[in-house]
Amino acid sequence: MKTIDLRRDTITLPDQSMVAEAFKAPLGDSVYGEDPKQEELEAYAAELFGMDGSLFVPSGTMGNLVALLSHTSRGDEIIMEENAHIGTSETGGAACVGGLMIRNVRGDDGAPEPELLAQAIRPDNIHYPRTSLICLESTHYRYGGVVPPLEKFEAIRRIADQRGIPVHLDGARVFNAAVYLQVQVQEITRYADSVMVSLSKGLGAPVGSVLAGSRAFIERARRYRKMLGGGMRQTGWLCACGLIALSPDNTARLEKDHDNATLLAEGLSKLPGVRIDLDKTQTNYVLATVQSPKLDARALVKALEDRGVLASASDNMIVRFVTSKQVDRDDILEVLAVAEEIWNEAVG
Ligand code: TLP
Repeated sequence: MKTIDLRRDTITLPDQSMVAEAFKAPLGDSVYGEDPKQEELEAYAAELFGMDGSLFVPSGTMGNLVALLSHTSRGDEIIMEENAHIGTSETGGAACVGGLMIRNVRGDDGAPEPELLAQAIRPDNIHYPRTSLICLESTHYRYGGVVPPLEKFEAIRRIADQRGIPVHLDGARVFNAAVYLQVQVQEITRYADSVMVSLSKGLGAPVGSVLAGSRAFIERARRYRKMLGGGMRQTGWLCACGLIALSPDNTARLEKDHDNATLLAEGLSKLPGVRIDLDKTQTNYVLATVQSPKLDARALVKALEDRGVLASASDNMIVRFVTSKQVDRDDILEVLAVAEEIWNEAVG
């Protein structure tokens, strides 16, 4: 039985071009700046994101943590939207490693509401922690890949500039956001002082992320990357994959994942008892609320799995599907047929 895997976009495998390029890459000791492909990737990514420099790091989690450490001092407070990945899903690294406190601000579309954010910034007072960083996320992971509007990023940037606070963007899927907004990625990264971008999710590289920022930021970040164990020596094979991941053709390909997510969302929303906010199906995620008395989210995930379709249930009501290059349009049509079959058996 063929498996159609819609659990995550982190399952993507390097394609033939990546494998061929990877093993041709020359290698050197990257800690001493001697790995040619890592140097090339870091220079290319910096230019792409409109920053002075960038660093290749093993994961998005490490990239975000290095950014937090580089922008802040122990005892500082950092502000982010209440369901931001940095706060909810990075193992408390901000507190444990950085000695930082997190101040959460609500934001329905994934970015903190600017007025609430302005109120959350601490005044200069000996009793208060220093607010030293604002974190943004696009696309927003927990809200199902939604893209906060750029007008909001602009308003937040204005506040940050008035108060002299840097902005870090968790742009794990910033190319999905750029494809959705139909803008160059720099139109998003220009609102941030630093950005982390994952190479190993929808872009398909096997490992790694890049962290970009100003010259002074990168100097500090390079030390923290080394401290956290991110000095990886002969990285050329991985960085060759990273360069292909960031190529214009590959980033543009994400549109197919979005089209497949839309096709899936439209099809599933026709099933009785399934509710999907099609306006929020903006990129490669589909969040389906299952409200049938005969079938809850976990039962649906199990029934799909029995028929070779993998998805995830975050609770009893919501099933999450994530499209990636591991699935094509025919796979989505197959999933819709399977879902209808399950529905007819269980509900109809
Ligand atoms: N998210 C993972 C899990 O941590 C849940 C996933 O399966 O997608 N920022 C955002 C917005 C992310 O979604 C993730 C990964 C990260 C950072 C961390 O990246 P990695 O997994 O490379 O450490």
